[in-house]
Amino acid sequence: MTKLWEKAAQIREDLVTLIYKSGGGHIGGDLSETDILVTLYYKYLHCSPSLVNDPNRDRFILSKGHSVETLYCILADLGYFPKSDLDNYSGFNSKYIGHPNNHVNGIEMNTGSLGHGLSLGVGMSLAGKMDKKDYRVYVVMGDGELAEGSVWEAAMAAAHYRLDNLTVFVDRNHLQISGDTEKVMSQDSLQERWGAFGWNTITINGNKIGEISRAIEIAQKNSENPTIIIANTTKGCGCPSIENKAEWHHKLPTLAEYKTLLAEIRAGGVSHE
Ligand SMILES: Cc1ncc(C[n+]2csc(CCOP(=O)(O)OP(=O)(O)O)c2C)c(N)n1
Ligand SMILES: [Mg+2]
Repeated sequence: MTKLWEKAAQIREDLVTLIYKSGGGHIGGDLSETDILVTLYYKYLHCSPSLVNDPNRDRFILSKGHSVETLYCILADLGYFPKSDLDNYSGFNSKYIGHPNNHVNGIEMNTGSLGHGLSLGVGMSLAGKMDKKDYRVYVVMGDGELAEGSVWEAAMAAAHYRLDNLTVFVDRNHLQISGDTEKVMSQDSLQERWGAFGWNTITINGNKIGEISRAIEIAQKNSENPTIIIANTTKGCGCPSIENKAEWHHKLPTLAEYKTLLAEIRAGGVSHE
């Protein structure tokens, strides 16, 4: 059986290739979130291509919708749609556009305008409680995204309704589109802020699959309040030539750079358990 860190490396290769070939994408944030999405999709999410309309399926929302390439590569790998569909990614008339939309099989909700995914997740979690369903809701947000005021309204509501079925990751890579998050809109300490809003807080290395797994399991056992996992990550993780560089938020690799990225991923093993 493929180990999860090997799967994460394969997904990194796939997404870098998708971005290089299509000429579009947000490579830095795709690579920082890869280990979180792989751990969720291949280990924890109760969902599959045959369950997309099952009312009891777990829900996943990629609130940092610009990093959709990782999600597309995972959904294709899991058989939600044929891999060849991505040949027309970002092409004229393609439904595989640069942000998630629910015309694509396996995608619950449209995102990309930052600051809305948590509210969607709160609504789905609350609906689950009202319907007495056991499904869980997972949301992944960016750290720059936390500058959106709507995030904090949703945070208040989630704690107020004691949504213990809601687990949220912040992809804490310390960069947003225009640079260091602490210079654009400072947010430390995230643990204290979310704790003050009434959330169960866990801080981990978000590029380590073992730590991600343990955090998810703590969240699943918690029956008090919603859980926020502050996942310290590296933007561009797995490709040292572009790590922690703000311009690689959405820069496109040249052929030579693409070859370097692939070689770095193949040499890597960044996601060891
Ligand atoms: C409401 C809104 N404002 C601005 C943007 C443009 N935008 C796209 S990505 C981005 C930065 C996001 O940074 P972060 O949330 O930290 O994502 P990551 O570092 O994981 O890529 C911005 C400002 C947007 N998509 N939505
Ligand atoms: Mg960021």
